[in-house]
Amino acid sequence: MSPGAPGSNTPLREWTGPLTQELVLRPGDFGLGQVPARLAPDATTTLVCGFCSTGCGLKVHLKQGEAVNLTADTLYPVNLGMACPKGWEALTPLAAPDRGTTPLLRGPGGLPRPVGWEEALREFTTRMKGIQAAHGPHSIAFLSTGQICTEEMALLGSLFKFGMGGLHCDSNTRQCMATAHVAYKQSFGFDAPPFTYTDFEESDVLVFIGANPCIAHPILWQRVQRNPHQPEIIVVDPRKTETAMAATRHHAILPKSDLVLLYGLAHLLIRNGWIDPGFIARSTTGFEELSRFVEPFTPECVSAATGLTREALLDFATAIHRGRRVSFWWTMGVNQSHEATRTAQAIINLALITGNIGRPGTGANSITGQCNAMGSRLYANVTSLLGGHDFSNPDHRARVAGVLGVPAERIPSEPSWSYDQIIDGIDAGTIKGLWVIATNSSHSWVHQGGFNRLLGKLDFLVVQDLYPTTETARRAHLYLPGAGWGEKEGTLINSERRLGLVKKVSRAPGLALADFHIFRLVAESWGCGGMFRRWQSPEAAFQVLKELSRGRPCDISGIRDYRMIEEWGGIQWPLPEGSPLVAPGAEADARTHRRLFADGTFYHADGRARLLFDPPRSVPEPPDAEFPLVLLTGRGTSAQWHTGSRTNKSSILRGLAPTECYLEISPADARTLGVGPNTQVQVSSRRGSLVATALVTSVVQPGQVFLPMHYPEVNQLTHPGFDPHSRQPSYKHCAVRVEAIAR
Ligand SMILES: Nc1nc2c(c(=O)[nH]1)N[C@H]1C(S)=C(S)[C@@H](COP(=O)(O)OP(=O)(O)OC[C@H]3O[C@@H](n4cnc5c(=O)[nH]c(N)nc54)[C@H](O)[C@@H]3O)O[C@H]1N2
Ligand SMILES: Nc1nc2c(c(=O)[nH]1)N[C@H]1C(S)=C(S)[C@@H](COP(=O)(O)OP(=O)(O)OC[C@H]3O[C@@H](n4cnc5c(=O)[nH]c(N)nc54)[C@H](O)[C@@H]3O)O[C@H]1N2
Ligand code: SF4
Ligand SMILES: [Mo]
Repeated sequence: MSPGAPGSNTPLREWTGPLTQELVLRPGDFGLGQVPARLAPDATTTLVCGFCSTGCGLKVHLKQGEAVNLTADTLYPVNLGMACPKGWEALTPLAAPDRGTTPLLRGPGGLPRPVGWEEALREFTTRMKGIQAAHGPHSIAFLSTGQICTEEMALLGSLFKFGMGGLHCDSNTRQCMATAHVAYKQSFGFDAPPFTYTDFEESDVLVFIGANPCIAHPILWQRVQRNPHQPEIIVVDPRKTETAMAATRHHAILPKSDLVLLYGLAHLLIRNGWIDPGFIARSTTGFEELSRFVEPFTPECVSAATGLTREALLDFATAIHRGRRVSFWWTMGVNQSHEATRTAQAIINLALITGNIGRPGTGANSITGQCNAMGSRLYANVTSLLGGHDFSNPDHRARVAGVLGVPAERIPSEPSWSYDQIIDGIDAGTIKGLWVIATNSSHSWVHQGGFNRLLGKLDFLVVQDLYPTTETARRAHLYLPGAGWGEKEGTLINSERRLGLVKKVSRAPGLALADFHIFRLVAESWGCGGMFRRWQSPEAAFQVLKELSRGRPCDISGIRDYRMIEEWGGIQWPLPEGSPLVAPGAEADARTHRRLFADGTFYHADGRARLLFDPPRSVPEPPDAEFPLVLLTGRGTSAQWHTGSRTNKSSILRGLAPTECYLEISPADARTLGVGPNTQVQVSSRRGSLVATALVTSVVQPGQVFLPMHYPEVNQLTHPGFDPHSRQPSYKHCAVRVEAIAR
């Protein structure tokens, strides 16, 4: 067998040649129709953006049934007429010359050749079933995404677990939102971000921890700019980011000292009596234990651990105390850490003990990342059973089985492995078949070298993406061409729990199909299509999801149909059937901006939120003599989206970001290392090494350097450490060495 051929165990040869562009249109194929009949050929229609979780409304203008351009929707309650560069350029990646137009199957010579859907599906089913027959039903796995529609993720998760008999699956939301999911679930009793975007405008103190919204959520930052209360804006970030520069106070803490800082703030608030005893008594459990626990976190020891002065700590606590409406916002600086879950909960604790939750302008608020990270958390059937149910709960399994009409024993009671455990499974030879959907793991997964070596151990790798040219798709045995945002229908759920619509305004090229239809074809080919008879279309699937949500905290049974989502300008969950908001004449403002916990009741059986904590732990890879600097990673510019598969297709977006990988390094370290501005440096960790251009800047503190994640080489360096509760990778801390490259 030749290297890289299906079934071989030798490492796959990465294929870098041009791709055949074979445009074979068969009008009867799924997803190849014109825009839906209800859109007039020259209509203008609003879609929510398919990049970040802000969920802006974009008005797409059609000419003869095809999208020609777009503008920001001035009426959509999220963005009020604004959009960032990615939104403005959202149509461009669809027309890229390297779009996948047919399935590609790697032949015996190791090179992929175009095949039709029939052959692709036959290959998929035969190979995956063959693996299961040889190695057991759990020897196949999938890795999916927060960037497809809710209906699509729900169908995929149901097909895989109930139809194909698989168990182990995960999503790139593990890299991103797993921590917030676990933190909320443990603290509140359900994964429920409590806020609405008007909170940005209603706070008098906003605290951003490990979040850089100027770059990562630019339109949310615009909402902060609209705040009329001259708010105190406090940013906690080791780097002096664009957001930190625009803030009223920046606390440049030492990397990964957040947990100590937050316990230190709790210590000061409690010691000074700057708390809300009534709220604590009514709505929380664990306050006595928390008070005792934070006693040793005195300003002296917190100052030593965080690098902040005692005055700065007192100043921070005082600002929280003085604020009447304090909101806490966090993102990846918190979620991607070795002690991420407890750090997120330490933020939640501050909001709870000061009674800053459930009122306008307050909250312990995790901003999500991808356009449908929230959909994935509730409906992907990966970590939680459909509709925010629990796989381990027999009543939940029976209920979901009843709604879907599948036998209850088809619903697994065991949890799935997480992303890193699936990869360990590949290494151990337990996972032999892998299906990767709408994520580019070969670039984005932590300690990339290890991951990419392990892909060679798979018997069968299937990649389903818009482009066969991604780092991951180039390694696939079988590539399946997906239709993208704007080429299909469905819903996305944004950071403030708002369901918004994606519509078909453009035709997918060649044989590319909506993921929804690919999953339906797989179900037919597998022989379990009967299980999904009700899932004829995304909107039919939406009706199934509604039923599954009934009575759950994320209840959406009051949403009649897609048209109602359109009419309301998106709808936040929950909206149970019979909700007074649905009655004619219900107040428009209450319909469009809703927050949770106004009555101080949480989702645990006793109605109370839990104050949770653990002692801080040291970082897994501290700097040392050989690797003396701490490497931070994250977003670089508002024009770059993750691994660039989409944003690099736009010349406008490319023009807004540096072409080559660059390293932010402090003037002091640059001097010591003999590194001049814009010269080449070698950056090495214990796992790999790369060359970058030095950006000498006081954005980073001495002893720290920063690389933007958008360049494919960056994750060669990162350290595979994980939070024990959420199993989210700690992308933002590892030890590196920087050397000037002699010229
Ligand atoms: N333009 C653009 N926007 C995006 C994305 C994109 O790729 N491009 N991706 C989207 C997605 S999926 C996500 S998850 C979000 C991410 O949004 P953010 O989390 O805001 O972005 P990051 O740059 O990853 O990380 C935020 C900050 O964490 C800081 N940080 C690092 N270590 C620590 C630490 O120990 N403590 C603290 N307090 N801070 C630390 C970093 O310096 C960085 O400035 O952005 C979304 N929006
Ligand atoms: N060092 C470092 N690494 C990181 C991070 C970090 O901060 N630092 N952040 C992490 C985070 S928060 C995230 S979310 C991940 C993101 O990592 P990835 O998910 O790997 O990044 P994307 O580039 O968004 O990949 C999405 C892929 O889906 C494809 N796609 C888009 N829409 C569709 C569709 O509708 N259907 C199909 N089939 N395909 C589609 C795109 O072409 C693209 O190739 O990266 C993580 N990696
Ligand atoms: S802020 Fe996010 S949702 Fe809004 S246009 Fe930009 S990428 Fe799209
Ligand atoms: Mo993310």
